[in-house]
Amino acid sequence: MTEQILVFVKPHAVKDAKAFEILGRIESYFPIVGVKIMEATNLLVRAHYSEHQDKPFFLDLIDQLVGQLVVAAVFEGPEGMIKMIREDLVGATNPAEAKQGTIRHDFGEGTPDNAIHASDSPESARREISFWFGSDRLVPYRPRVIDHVI
Ligand code: 3AN
Repeated sequence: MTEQILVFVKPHAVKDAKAFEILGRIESYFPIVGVKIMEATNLLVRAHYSEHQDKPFFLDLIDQLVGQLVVAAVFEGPEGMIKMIREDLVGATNPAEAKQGTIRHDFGEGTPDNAIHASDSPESARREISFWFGSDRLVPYRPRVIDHVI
């Protein structure tokens, strides 16, 4: 069984030219099977964060994204990948509480500007990939094997 995860680099980190440095940290562990730079639309962002619509920070969260550039990506890997990415690479929601060496510790500025979104379960990932990538074709996953040098 493999898992996929949807991540997007948040606008403040894209503006700071950190998008591919951030994605590169994940790519050094798992293959990337889709990536795009795009403007986040109101509809997409509201659908993506619909579970937070009653939270006091919802409007801040939406405002920070709508009309801004984000870099969205999908990674694929073995079962357990999502947990590993969120716990070991992404870090706690609040950058001030994120462990040293995690993406949110190193690139986050606060909430909601915490550098990256990463799906929290295979079910969320499926839902979020359908929002962000729609019918775009993802590249088929192949386990990474470097067996020769050209
Ligand atoms: P995570 O992204 O770590 O799964 P969630 O799902 O609890 O965290 O929160 C979704 C997003 O909402 C976070 N990435 C963050 O940008 C924002 N957020 C969470 N808590 C707050 C808060 N107290 N104030 C402002 N924004 C917040």
